[in-house]
Amino acid sequence: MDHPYGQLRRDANQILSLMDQGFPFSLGEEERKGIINETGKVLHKLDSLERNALGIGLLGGTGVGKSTLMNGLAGSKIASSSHRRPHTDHVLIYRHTDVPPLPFLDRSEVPYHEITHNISSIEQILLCDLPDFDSIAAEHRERVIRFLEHLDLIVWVTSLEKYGDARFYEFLRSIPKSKRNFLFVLNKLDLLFLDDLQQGYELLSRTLKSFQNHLKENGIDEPLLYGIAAEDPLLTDRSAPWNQFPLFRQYVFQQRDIKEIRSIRTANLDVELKSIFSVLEREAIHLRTLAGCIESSLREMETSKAAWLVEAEKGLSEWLGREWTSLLLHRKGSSALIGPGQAVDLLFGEFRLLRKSGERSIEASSPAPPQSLIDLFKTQAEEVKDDLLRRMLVHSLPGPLLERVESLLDVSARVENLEEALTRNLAVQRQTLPSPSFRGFRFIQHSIYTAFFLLFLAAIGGREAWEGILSGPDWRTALGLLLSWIDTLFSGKGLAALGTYAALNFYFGFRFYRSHRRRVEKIASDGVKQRVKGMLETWENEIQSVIDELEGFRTDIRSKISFMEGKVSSEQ
Ligand SMILES: Nc1nc2c(ncn2[C@@H]2O[C@H](COP(=O)(O)OP(=O)(O)O)[C@@H](O)[C@H]2O)c(=O)[nH]1
Ligand SMILES: [Mg+2]
Repeated sequence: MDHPYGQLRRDANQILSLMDQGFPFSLGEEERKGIINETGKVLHKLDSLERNALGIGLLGGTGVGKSTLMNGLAGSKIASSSHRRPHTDHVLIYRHTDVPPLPFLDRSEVPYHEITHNISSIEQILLCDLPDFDSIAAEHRERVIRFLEHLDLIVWVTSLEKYGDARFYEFLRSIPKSKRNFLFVLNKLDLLFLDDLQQGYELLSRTLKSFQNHLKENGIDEPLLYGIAAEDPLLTDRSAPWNQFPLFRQYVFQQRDIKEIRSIRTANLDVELKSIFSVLEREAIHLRTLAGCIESSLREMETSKAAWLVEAEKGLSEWLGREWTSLLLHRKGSSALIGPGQAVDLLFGEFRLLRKSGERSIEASSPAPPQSLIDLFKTQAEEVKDDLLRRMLVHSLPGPLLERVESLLDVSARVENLEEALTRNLAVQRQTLPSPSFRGFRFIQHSIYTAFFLLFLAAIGGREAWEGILSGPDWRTALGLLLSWIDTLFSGKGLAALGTYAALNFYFGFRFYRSHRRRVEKIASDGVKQRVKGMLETWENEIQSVIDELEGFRTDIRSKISFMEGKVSSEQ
């Protein structure tokens, strides 16, 4: 049911919709605009062509089945007995609402009555039910003849009962036959098959021959003749084998198509659309090449992906480990270090701050991933892009197509996405910072520092004072010990002891400081394995989205390619 106008319109609309989606990618904006313009013109011209539907006139006596025949052509009921002629000499015109009335019609010349419908199968066909012979008075004859002049096809309808009617042939003789656009239909042949099929066929053959003879006698030597039963409820597909209605219908639609093709040719529309299609054909070739490039790039990506993720995992783990260590180390009010260790920590902390002055303070920082990590992702994403662009360049694909791919793979947007996602992820993780208890560690520090202190006290008490205390512990020996401490403290020996004590404290403070760091690093790195998973997933998703994007793009262009290629080859 795809008639030439419909096909042309569909093609033009499809071209416009391709343009809407940015095709052809290989053309610049100006050239694309040009095509849109051309296609618009084609559609516009088509509009005016469509005002010129195939005009069919049906001539016949009352009750031969003209209305039934029209319904059969339309495939649904457009004509009914309720469509009474206002006057018996009126023409009834069945017209689709989208098609304008016949341009030549002058009501004062040929009185007519229009019935509009919206049955699309016969949109481009104007069915004109002419006044019955029985009622065409001699003075109207001229008008009807003039009306027929404008029609593309004239269908002479008669029926089994009426094909002998002299008025039919009399009228036939009076019509000029120069245009050879006559067609004869003998209706109600089902009445021949009421009894026996064999006998029916014999009757049919005789009847047709007889009708043909009548026509010959009236100057029609080789009539285009169809013997039908218009009322067969299964008109088109499963009608009786002798029923030529399907052939008749096919002929009528062919005439419509021929007229459409002719007017398309006259208006040069086919050539215009063809030149557009040849642009699309080139595009199709480019897109096919591009699809191949994408295919190879995707394969390449699949193999590189594992290595990328390993790199990513390494980078992420390092970052997270650092981030966690520093978070655990610098969490306020929960230092595991006491005394000298704490002092060493403060000392080194100050050093670090001095060295890195100007850098973010850890507590207040927003945990953005480090530049090196971002750069790593950027390198990976750009590797995909570069790989594809390099393949495209090798095949000398046009510049606009390269730009299209580049903007499709928008690397910087993906980098931003990832950066944001990682930052968010870390922020969430920070809320669930573990609080390791360093109670044992603190206890050891307490014990050691206390022991040192006691040792120090013991050392500076002096042998005599201690012996005094041990032999008789009373207030005098205690006072003796105190005096001995003070005495020693201000002597050279005492100073040496104090120095040793301080050095030991510092040494162990440093050891604890180091050991604390190692413990924290261990806790951090133990947690990292688990925590890095989510981030790695984000990373992988972002890479997967490049793959998906490319795959979607490839599928999309594949579907367009078949349209573009299909068109050109079918046009040739
Ligand atoms: N048996 C038979 N009757 C038909 C056939 N076609 C039409 N008729 C009948 O003939 C009568 C006239 O049909 P209609 O289409 O109104 O004829 P019109 O006056 O030429 O428009 C109606 O009663 C139809 O049912 C047919 O193929 N076979
Ligand atoms: Mg009728």
